[in-house]
Amino acid sequence: MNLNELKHEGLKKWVEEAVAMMTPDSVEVCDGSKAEYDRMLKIMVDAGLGVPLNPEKRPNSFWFRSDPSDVARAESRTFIASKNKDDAGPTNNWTDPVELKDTMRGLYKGCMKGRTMYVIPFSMGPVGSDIAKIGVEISDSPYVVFNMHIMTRVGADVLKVLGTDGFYVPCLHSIAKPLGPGEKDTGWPCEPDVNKKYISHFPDTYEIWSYGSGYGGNALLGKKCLALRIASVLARDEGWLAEHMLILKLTNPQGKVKYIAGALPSACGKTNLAMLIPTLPGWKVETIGDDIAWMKFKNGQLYAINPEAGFFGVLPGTSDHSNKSAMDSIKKNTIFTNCGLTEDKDVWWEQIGYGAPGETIINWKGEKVPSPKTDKPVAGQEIAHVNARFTVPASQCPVIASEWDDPNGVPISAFLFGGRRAATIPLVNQSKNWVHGVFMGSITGSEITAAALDLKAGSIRRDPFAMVPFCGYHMGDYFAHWLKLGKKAQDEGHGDKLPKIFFVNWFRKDADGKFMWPGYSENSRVLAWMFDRCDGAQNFVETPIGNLPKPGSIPLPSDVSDATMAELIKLDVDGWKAEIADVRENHYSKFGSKLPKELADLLDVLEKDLNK
Ligand code: GTP
Ligand code: SPV
Ligand code: MN
Repeated sequence: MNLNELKHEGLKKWVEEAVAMMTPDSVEVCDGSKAEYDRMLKIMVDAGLGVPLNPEKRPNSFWFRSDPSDVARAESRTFIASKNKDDAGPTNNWTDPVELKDTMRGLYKGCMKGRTMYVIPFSMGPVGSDIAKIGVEISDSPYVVFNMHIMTRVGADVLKVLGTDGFYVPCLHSIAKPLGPGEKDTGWPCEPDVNKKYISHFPDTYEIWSYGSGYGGNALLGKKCLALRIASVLARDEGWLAEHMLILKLTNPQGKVKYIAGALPSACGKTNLAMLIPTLPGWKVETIGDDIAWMKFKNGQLYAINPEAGFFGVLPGTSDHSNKSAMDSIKKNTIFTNCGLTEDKDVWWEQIGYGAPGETIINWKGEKVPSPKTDKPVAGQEIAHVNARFTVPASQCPVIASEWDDPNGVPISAFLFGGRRAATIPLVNQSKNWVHGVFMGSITGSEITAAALDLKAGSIRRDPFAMVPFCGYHMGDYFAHWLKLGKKAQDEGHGDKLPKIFFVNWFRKDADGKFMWPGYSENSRVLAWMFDRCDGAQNFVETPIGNLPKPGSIPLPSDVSDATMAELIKLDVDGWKAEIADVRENHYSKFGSKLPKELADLLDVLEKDLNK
């Protein structure tokens, strides 16, 4: 398709302006076809940037390796450039939009010389769904084009829905300027100086400008940039929810179904939970989405769609034991980035379940090293980068729910919030009501993981609703938005249809630093408890922090003793007192007058109750 075929005047003008600024050698409007996908891969492979995998072991799959600067989201280079600084709030990097655009125009000037500009029309959500939105990404990276093919719905039908004057989010992306004289080719095209990468959002005009990175969350702009940072602003303005949540379908032994949406911070188990194979007999989990949920109230019932069309999942730790559904999903038609490449052209990563085959293996840095005999990670010598990822179509997941792409969405019965916490936070806890659930979501803390470049892994940060890296506006206003939607539903007489809110923690550790809860498939026991709780089962005890499981109400996995379970579901009064102090001093204090009073009050109530 060429530019003249674009029927949308605004879109055409925007593309023409980008062409004038970036001066590509040619321009292509993407059609989303299989032929286009194959052609983009061939360009990368011919340039020596990708390796086709063994067609017997991984048909139609490819291995890629990025520059070391380009392995994760760059949070310190991610900007929310609202007109008013106060609109970005204390959790975002704010910068002046006019200055930022000036700087970036300088970087974009002539950046596509010698390259092709791809114009990628995509839909987040089933094309034409009343919850879906359209974006158009301009990029000079074939890697971005084929990953967008997998992660979103790309093609001509999107342009048809867009019509001549429809709304779309313009997403500008370039990997880097062409190399200047004497500049070193790092192999992977990007700006290797992290401080020259920009992932910029202009919430007042719903625009995204990204420069210098080819990594997923920085470059596949439909995902975190559009579907969360810009969509959270659209959701605030239009009265819906755009959340960093998996969506799963849970069926009990009697065949009754509930849909649950869950927010866990990056690399804290969303993909695993969404694809879980229950150990609890008779229960079934099917996947709707593994990372993002867009939700709208219809007649008082909240409906959710997965705006994505694929999974961009963490490889290390993925095995037949931890996530067999993911392992089965990635047997073919998969893009692997930053894992190991074996002698027989297959892929390998730490905790895959077996040692690396052959004598040698190529690690994510491109070095040939002896094959590790076990899959245990060795810090600093990882074969796969800790944030190595797969990209795969959702349709390849063996436990994908048939309604995963229903344009109407699925009705949500429960929310689950959680984080990675070694102590204090119980295995599961139900909020007392909607406002208390928002309170619990707002104080979520989690140990930092490797999903972001510039944070120190291991220390705890407050990550309310798992949205701190992804909320495009002031998080005090975000909490207020959640409270407002709940109140509206109640005022309209739909309070009983509001999703029940739960808090989970799979990551408690004992004194020896070992996980106390086996997690993964065994998490089905917690899901079942939640399911029954939604139906009013008397399986709980009321406590100041919420409803905790009644002893005996969660059947024990074989490797969990009664004593361990008692520890996992007890109220740790001293731990919570420390938690309250930290929330008050280091977290809530940041939001100033934008912190909803209801939440500040609940913190006081909790403190009083714990002191009783
Ligand atoms: P993003 O894609 O970054 O948003 O991550 P995610 O939330 O989808 O996390 P994912 O499911 O990919 O899991 C990340 C890491 O957590 C992997 O190394 C998993 O093995 C590990 N993990 C997931 N679930 C559990 C669990 O129940 N227990 C333990 N101990 N680890 C888990
Ligand atoms: C995350 O970091 O939460 C991810 C991967 O899901 S990325 O697409 O890079 O955001
Ligand atoms: Mn994520």
